[in-house]
Amino acid sequence: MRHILHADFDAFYAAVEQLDNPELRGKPLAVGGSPDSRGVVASASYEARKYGVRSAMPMRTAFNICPQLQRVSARFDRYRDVSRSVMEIFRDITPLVEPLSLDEAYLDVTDSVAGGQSAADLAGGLKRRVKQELGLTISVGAGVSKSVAKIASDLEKPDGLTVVPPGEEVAFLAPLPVGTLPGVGPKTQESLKSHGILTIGDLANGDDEWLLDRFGRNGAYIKSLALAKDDRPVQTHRDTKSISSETTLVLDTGDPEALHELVSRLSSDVSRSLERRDLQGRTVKLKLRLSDFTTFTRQVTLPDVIQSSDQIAVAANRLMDAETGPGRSFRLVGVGVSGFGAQNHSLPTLQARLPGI
Ligand code: DCP
Ligand code: MG
Ligand code: MG
Repeated sequence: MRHILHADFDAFYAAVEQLDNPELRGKPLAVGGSPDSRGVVASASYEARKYGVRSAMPMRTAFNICPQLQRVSARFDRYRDVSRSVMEIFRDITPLVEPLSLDEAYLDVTDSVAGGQSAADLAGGLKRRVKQELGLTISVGAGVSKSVAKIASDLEKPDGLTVVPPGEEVAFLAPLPVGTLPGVGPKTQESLKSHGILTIGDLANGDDEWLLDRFGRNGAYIKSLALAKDDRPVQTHRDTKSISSETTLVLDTGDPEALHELVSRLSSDVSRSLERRDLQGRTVKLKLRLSDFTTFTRQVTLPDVIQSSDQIAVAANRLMDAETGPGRSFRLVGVGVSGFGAQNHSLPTLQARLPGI
């Protein structure tokens, strides 16, 4: 049996801004773009959430529903630094840390629990350390699987701590709205609702055939999550060999302009994934499938690590240009970045800490 913690900062960007600027503390605050330039809320303080201000909301709407709202622009470098610090604290507890984004991670604490520590004490200790060393609050969930730990961490936000004891996960999940499950978005939720499935418990008892028919393989997957069946391991950065994104085209194309556009879009997907994981790579790979299903890859290794969408797109489009030509059309295009190697900061961090352990 595994023991997993999921930790996530409360109102991450907004909390960092309130930490750095005492005048913003205790006030409704939104971090994001200006309403004049059609900006969007990235993060809302809990004071702002009382008025209904939420992430991804247009900033103009946010000001309409909360006129006394304070707004500041995002400072990504600062958030990245805080993220690195918190991941180091996590790695002090276990080397098995899987960052999901700058503000959250899974920790596999199976060994510590086997050694006699309780998941609740580990989670509480983590929260105290983060508060003491960084001045910020995290919410932590503990359970025997990733999805249970993640759902638990969200339940008592902000400053939450929810432990789901082994064996109680099905009962824990049953009363929660089905949309709480990772992988159940608004559309799926709507469709499930029309079939009378409102809670995770309803889904756990759902008709297999209907679910399969309606949602394909994802139907079986979300039902297994509802039954608390989730044996995905915590994967550290060192297990991440590459990040990629690919698309099968509705119509095969050889048009250089359309292919450029597609490669650029895929590059920006990959860039976002890299940013979320704080990774940079040196190798850019292009995956291509021709109309006759022949599949091949082309790759280039650059002198320096890259992460930005533009840098990836330039390299990938150069590879693409070498493959386009009369009579050649493509049915699948993929872009990937690998070669994280020593640039992956988690590795040196871990090694630096080993002698002291
Ligand atoms: N973020 C963003 N745009 C979104 C959602 C999030 O830019 N649509 C950024 C800002 C958030 C950070 O990612 O601060 C972390 O996302 P979370 O979903 O964890 O949200 P918060 O940490 O802000 O709030 P909480 O976790 O307390 O709900
Ligand atoms: Mg958060
Ligand atoms: Mg988060």
